[in-house]
Amino acid sequence: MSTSLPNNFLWGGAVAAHQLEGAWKEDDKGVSVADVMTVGGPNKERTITDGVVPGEYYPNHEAIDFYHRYKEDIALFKEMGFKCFRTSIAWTRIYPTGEESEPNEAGLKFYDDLFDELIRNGIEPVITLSHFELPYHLVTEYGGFRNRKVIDLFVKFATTCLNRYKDKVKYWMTFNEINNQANYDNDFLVFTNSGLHFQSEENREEGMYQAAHNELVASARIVKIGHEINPDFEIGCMIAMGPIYPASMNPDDVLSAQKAMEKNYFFADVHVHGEYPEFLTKYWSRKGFNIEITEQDLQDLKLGTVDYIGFSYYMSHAISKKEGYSFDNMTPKNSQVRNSYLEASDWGWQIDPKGLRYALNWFTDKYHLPLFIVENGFGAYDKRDADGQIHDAYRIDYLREHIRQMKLAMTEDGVDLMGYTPWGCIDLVSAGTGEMEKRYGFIYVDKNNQGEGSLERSKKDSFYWFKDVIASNGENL
Ligand code: P53
Repeated sequence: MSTSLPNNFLWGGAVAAHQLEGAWKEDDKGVSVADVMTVGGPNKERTITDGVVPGEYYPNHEAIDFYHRYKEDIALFKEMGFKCFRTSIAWTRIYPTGEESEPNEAGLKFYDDLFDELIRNGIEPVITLSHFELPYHLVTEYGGFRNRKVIDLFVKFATTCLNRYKDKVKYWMTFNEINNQANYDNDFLVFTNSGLHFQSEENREEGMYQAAHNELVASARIVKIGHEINPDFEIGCMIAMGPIYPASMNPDDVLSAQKAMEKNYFFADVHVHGEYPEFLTKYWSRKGFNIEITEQDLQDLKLGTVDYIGFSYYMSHAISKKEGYSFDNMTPKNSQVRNSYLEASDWGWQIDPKGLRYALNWFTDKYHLPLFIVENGFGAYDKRDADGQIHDAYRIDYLREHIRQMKLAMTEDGVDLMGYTPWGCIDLVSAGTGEMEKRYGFIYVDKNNQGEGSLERSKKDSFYWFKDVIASNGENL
C-alpha cells in the first residue's frame, strides 16, 4: 500500500521517568524536584513542600511502578506496533544528589536493561536528558539552575549518559519544554524547569532568564560533546508549543500576539541559531536586567546548535491587549482570553487540531529544521462501561483530528517531520496536577488520585485504534 507518510516515520509514545517509574528511593536513587510535589486538581496547583514531609501524599513516589513492570508494558507497546518510545533518564538515579564524582552503577544498569528490552522488541529509544527531574539537593544547595555550578553538574550527568548508551540510543533531547518557564509567575513551571523557588524580594523574571541562559549553555555544550561521542547522534531541543493567536484583527492584538510568541519561543532561536535574538537583548536592557553571559558562553552556544526541533503540542492560546498594558509588562496571565471558536478539555485546555498544522508550518518557516512531535494528547477522565471496557472515543477523536492536520502539513505544506509520539501512551501521573485520573493513555492503569488501585494494566478502545493507525502508516484513521 502506498501511503502519504515516509516508511521510516517514527510512530510511538512518550513518557517521562518521574511520571511513571516510581521506585523513588530504590537502588540509591536521590530525591528529585518531582518527589516533593503533592497532588493538585483541575483548579488546584500542586504544593511544593520543603523536602519530603511525612504524612503528605506524593504521587510520583510510586507512580505506576514502571521500574518493576517495564517488560510487561513494553510488550504492550510492541503489540501496538511502536517504532520508538520516548522516555527520560532520571538524573537522581545516576547522580543521586548531582554532586557525586562517580555515577551510580545500579541506576545506569536500569537504563541499560530498559533500552535493551526496547531494542529487543524493535522499538527505538528516544531519550530526554532533563524532564523536570533536577536533584532536589541542587535546589537547596545552589538555588537550582540560576547557579552556574549546575551547568557543569548537568553536563557531567549528560556526558555519562551519552557515553554509556552511545550504541543503544540515537535520538536525544536536552531540556524538556525549556520554555515553560517563560511563564515566570507560575511556581510550578519555574520549579520543574529549573529548580527555582523564589523568595518574595527577588525579581522572578530576571532569575528565570538567568536559569534559562545557563540551561541553553548546558544544552549547547551537550550537543557538541554528543556529536564527538557519536557523530550519528541526532540531538534536539524540546519546546512546548502552543501558538498564540491575536484575539481580533485589531493591530494591537496582532502585535501583542507576535510579541508574546517572541517571548515564549526565543529559546528555540538560541538552540537553532546559537545566539540571542536582538529583541531580547534590547528587552533585557530596557528592563535593566543583568544576565551573566560570558564570552565562553557565546562561543559554546554557537558550537552546539541542535539537529532537530522536538516539541509538544496540546492546545493554542489567544491574546488581547488590555488597557494599561504595554508589550513589556504583558504576561500570559494578564492578557490571555478564551478562544470562542474552540472547545476545551475538563482542565480548560483548548482543543485545536489546526493549530498543530499552524505550529508545524511556523517552526518550518522560521527554522528550516526537521521536526518531531514528541507530545500530543488528550487528558480526560476515563470510566469503565457496563461491559468492563473503556470506550475512549473522545481520545480517538482528538488524536485523529491532530494526525489529519499533521499529514496535511507534510503532504501539502512540505514540512519535514520525523515522527509522532502521543503523550502518556500508558496512564501516568500528570505533571501539572499530580493526578492519576487526568489520563492520556492507550493503556489504562488501575490507580486513582489517592494512590489506591491494583496497578493492573488494560487496553482501551484507543489501543486498538492506534495499532491500526501505525500498521497502516497513518492511512486508517
Ligand atoms: P499534564 C504545561 C503546559 C503544557 C504541557 O501535562 C505541559 C505543562 C506542564 O504541566 O507539560 C507537558 O500532565 C510535559 C509532560 C506533561 C504533559 O505535558 O499537566 O512535558 O511532562 O505530563 C501533559 O496534563
